[in-house]
Amino acid sequence: MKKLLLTSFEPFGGDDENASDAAVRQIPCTLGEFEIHKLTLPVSFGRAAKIAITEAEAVGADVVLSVGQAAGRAAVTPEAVAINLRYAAAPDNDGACPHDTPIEIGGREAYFSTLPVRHMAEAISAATIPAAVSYSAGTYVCNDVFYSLSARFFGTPVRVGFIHVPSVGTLGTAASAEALRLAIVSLST
Ligand code: PCA
Repeated sequence: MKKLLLTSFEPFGGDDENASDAAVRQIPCTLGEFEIHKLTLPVSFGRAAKIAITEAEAVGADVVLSVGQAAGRAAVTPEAVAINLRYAAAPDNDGACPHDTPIEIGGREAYFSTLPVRHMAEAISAATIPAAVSYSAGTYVCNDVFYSLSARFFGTPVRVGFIHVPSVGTLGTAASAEALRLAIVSLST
């Protein structure tokens, strides 16, 4: 079977739960053509990305799909692009609060997702769960992880993508988990 590393995040910003982690917990260990490896990441600039890259290499992942919570959004949003920029309105869980610094000095400005974002969004919408392609993963730790994974695996056969899910109060865990399931299954269709 192919291997898919599915990452989520620990809580941040004073919350006691992260919708991404709650949803990922509901995903089975095999799905479609994939053996699923799960990993919860710290909400920490740089550190989360390093942990994700190390695990993707150790697992020999064919696909790395990272999931985070976007509290202000009402839809599940596959992210089209990661940008080389850090800006935090509030400190991460290690106290870092970068203001307009690059993730990788001299790195590319941006990377496109190498997962089929529109196909994933359509597969989720078809099940009447709100979904849309997003063209900004923000400038916080989610974008950081997405950018660094994209940079590491650029030009390799390893495909990298990111999905933001709404907070639990906006879209329940069962719906977010079903959206992730549909997105992963859609990678084989
Ligand atoms: N969301 C944050 C970081 C962790 C998470 O779940 C973000 O959108 O950057």
